[in-house]
Amino acid sequence: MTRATNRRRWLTPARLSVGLSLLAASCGSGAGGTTAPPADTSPTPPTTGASATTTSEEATTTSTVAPEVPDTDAGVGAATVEGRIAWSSDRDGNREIYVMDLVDGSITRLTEDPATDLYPTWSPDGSMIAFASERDGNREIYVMGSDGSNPTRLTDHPGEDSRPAWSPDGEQIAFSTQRGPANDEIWIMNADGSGQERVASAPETLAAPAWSPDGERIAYHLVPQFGMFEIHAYDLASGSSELLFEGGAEPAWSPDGTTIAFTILPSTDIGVFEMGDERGLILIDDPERAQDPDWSPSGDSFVFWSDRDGNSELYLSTADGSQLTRLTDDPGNDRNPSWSP
Ligand SMILES: [Ca+2]
Ligand SMILES: [Ca+2]
Ligand SMILES: [Ca+2]
Repeated sequence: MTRATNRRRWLTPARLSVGLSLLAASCGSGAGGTTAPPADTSPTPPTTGASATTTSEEATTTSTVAPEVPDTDAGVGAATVEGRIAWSSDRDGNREIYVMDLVDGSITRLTEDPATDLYPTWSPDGSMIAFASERDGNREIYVMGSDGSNPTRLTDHPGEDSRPAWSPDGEQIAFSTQRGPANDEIWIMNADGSGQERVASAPETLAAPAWSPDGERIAYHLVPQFGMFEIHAYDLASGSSELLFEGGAEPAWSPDGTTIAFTILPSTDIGVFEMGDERGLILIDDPERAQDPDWSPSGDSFVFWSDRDGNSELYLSTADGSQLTRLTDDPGNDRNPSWSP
């Protein structure tokens, strides 16, 4: 594993004064929580004293500013984007998978199970959604039709299996799993659950795999014993991993494969870096936590979640972070967005 020692993290602190289309009067400014690790990272990152276990996705915000919000989920309004967003929310009492149509703002719940369901991700043809669920006693990977039909379990292991990510050809799924001696590793399997094999392991915890658009690499984050989260990429041909960036987690490849958006840690903002560039750019300098970006198919927008309005909501942003649109408006925590093909 190559480890550069001279990597810098930021090109410039980007625009604080993002142009908020729906949110101009509604941004809370509570306690920062700037050292919080990703709420959905598992297992507990060692970088802070916070207890960021897998149950922390139910964490609540510390903001005391009452958001000014419309009465219903906003939909996209004036935005020009199309497609659907899958995400997880505990708005109905426990975490479930939902899909929003970006054209009309309609919301459909895809799962209905007392257990936690989270981390939905679209198959490349849009017909299927893979997700993680604890419905069978511990966290496993499942797939279902994009209408919620026929949920099928793909993994069956006492360790926690989570964060699925499809290969671009739709034939395989990468995931993180607690099958190492003590830590999460990155594994892949065929889309029917067969052929499960380890691809990346380390003494540290590895999580949040993301398959590159050319199918040749899998990016993921590494949780170091001390210091900053790192983004690495495993090369499937060579079987080796390369350090891409220090200070980030939850990588999301742009559709053209030239950049990776990510969660900046420990500040929990949204950043981006170009492949081969050791410096990054802040896209969303959020007053609260902002995490887990995912690009639109065209690459001109991305979706992420933030606590800026008092609880976790989903937001769309233009690729440069300059224009935001809030997608959800619900007291529940809305997280893990995935943009449909
Ligand atoms: Ca559930
Ligand atoms: Ca499992
Ligand atoms: Ca919410």
